[in-house]
Order: sequence, then C-alpha cells, then structure tokens
Amino acid sequence: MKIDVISIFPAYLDALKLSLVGKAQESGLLDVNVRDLRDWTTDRHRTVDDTPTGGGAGMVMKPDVWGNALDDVLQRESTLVIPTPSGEVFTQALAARLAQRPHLVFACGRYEGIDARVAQHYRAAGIATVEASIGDYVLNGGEVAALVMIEAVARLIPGMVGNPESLVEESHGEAGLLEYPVYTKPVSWRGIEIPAPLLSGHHANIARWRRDRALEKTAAIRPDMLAALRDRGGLSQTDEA
Ligand code: 6GU
Repeated sequence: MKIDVISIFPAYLDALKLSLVGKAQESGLLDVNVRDLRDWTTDRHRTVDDTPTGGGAGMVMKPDVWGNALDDVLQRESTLVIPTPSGEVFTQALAARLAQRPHLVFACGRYEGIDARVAQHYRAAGIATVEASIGDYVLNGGEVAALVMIEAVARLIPGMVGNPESLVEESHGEAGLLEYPVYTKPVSWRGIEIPAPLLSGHHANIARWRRDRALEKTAAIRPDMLAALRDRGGLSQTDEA
C-alpha cells in the first residue's frame, strides 16, 4: 500500500517513522510519503488560507492550493481521506475498508477546514473520497487524526501484525466485544491475585471466563456495542445467562 500525507506541518507526521508503521516501510509492505502543502503555493508568502466567505471566525484553506497538490498526488485508484470533525466516524470497519485500497491520500486541514469545493470536486471527478472524524472532540488540525487512522489501517495490511490471531480477539474486532482483562506473572502482585480460572490450565473454562468478562465489561462501558451484537445474533444462550 502507498500512503501520501499532505500537511502544512509535515513534522507532525514524524511519528510514522517509528514502530510498526516504520517497520512496515522498511519491509516494503507500506510506502508512506509526507508532503508540505506549501510546495504547491504560487505566491511569495506561500499562502494556504483566506478568510471565510460570508464571515465568521478563523481561516479557511484555499481550494486552489489544495487542487494543485491533489492533482499532482491523486491517481485514478487513490482514496482521498480528509480528516475533519464533521466527517463520518472512523471505526474499525472503515479502517478495514481502507486497508484494502492500494493508495490513500490524507489531506490534513488546519484552521476552520478546507474549502468544501475540494471534496465536492474530487468526488464528482470519480475519486473515492472519505471525510472522517476520529471522535466527538475538536483538534487543531487533521494531522493527529491522520496518524491515528494510518496506524489503525497499517496494522490491518496482511503480513503486518506478527500473529493474525491478535487481530481477531482484540477490542472492536470480529467478536464485537471489548477485550477481556489480561494478566502476566507474578500470580500475586501488591495483594491482587490473577483470577483462578486463568491458572487452571482448563482451556474451555478459560475461554468461558474470558468471554464472560468481555460481556460484563462491554455491558458496563459500551451497552450500544452489546445491543448491536445481540441484534446481529452474536450472543448465545450461555452468553445471555
Ligand atoms: Cl479528523 N480533525 C479535527 N480537526 N478534529 C477532530 C477530528 C479531525 N476528529 C475528531 N476531532
């Protein structure tokens, strides 16, 4: 997979050189390029923003500069991802869909956002375009949101995570439940014992205990997820007991 990130603060994306995403780049599974939006400005001051038409606070990013950049970077098979708090919520399902695509282009806006005609234009031109928010809170720009989305997508690329089973059991994965609590040695730490079933060596009992803790935790913290799983027929009689 190829990923381009366009931003006026390319240094924000330095974290992509670290850890899993960095290793994926060394192994050739992933090719990430971070580009400076100002390279596509044409004026002496390298202007990327202007006042909002119709009035209001803040500044809006200019469509002409974004058009220059995206015309250069996008190809027919690219997916344009625009991080914005007004987008659809970025979920594990959206991450999984994006992980199937050959080329992602992240257009990181700052200030009050990018002129709305940019998304409209590339959609009309037949470029798959996704406006996505990482949650109901406000960041100063799309860079940190792009980091979040890239990490979530990159670990779903086949061959990226050492043990594919770790993708199945984890929170928001296929089970549709939050993950059960995990423990390692010592068996007793500061007076707190690891729950006995995990020490039993009885695999069915361990699986049942883990499933019950996942159900309990999901019911308490994310009742919406539990209801959705029930509606999909994902809860057995034992689960409901
Ligand atoms: Cl994608 N951008 C900004 N600026 N704020 C956000 C966000 C994105 N997602 C949640 N808050």
